[in-house]
Amino acid sequence: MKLILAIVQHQDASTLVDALTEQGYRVTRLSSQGGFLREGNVTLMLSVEDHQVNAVIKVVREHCSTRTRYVSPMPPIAESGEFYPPAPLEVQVGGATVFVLKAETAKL
Ligand code: 2BA
Repeated sequence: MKLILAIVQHQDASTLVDALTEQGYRVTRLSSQGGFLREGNVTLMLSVEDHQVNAVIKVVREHCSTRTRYVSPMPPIAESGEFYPPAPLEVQVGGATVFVLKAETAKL
């Protein structure tokens, strides 16, 4: 058995969960937050047989897009009273960050 953790963007989560469920996978959706952007994202948790891992990753790949986000860095403290707003930082987010772990399933 393997435990798949897939961190995806909110915009992709519902269609991805629908697709996984339609294909017979059991999936748990958790609300999560990225440490860098401090924005909400979604972590999906699936326990699957070893031979299903690649098929799940294929579905994730098909439903998750890369998006560009712009982050405003903190402005430097002006020493002379002049103010130069820092340029926004471009960040590519997604499609998905996926971890595959060995797992044992016990339903109690
Ligand atoms: P965040 O931590 O909010 O990161 C959002 C995006 O910001 C990342 O996209 C990456 O492009 C950029 N980024 C993150 N840390 C950075 C840094 N120290 N310097 C420069 N840019 C940085 P993704 O790589 O697609 O990650 C999307 C979300 O997936 C992350 O949200 C985080 O929640 C999760 N994630 C990514 N890598 C992870 C890892 N190794 N372990 C745990 N969670 C991870």
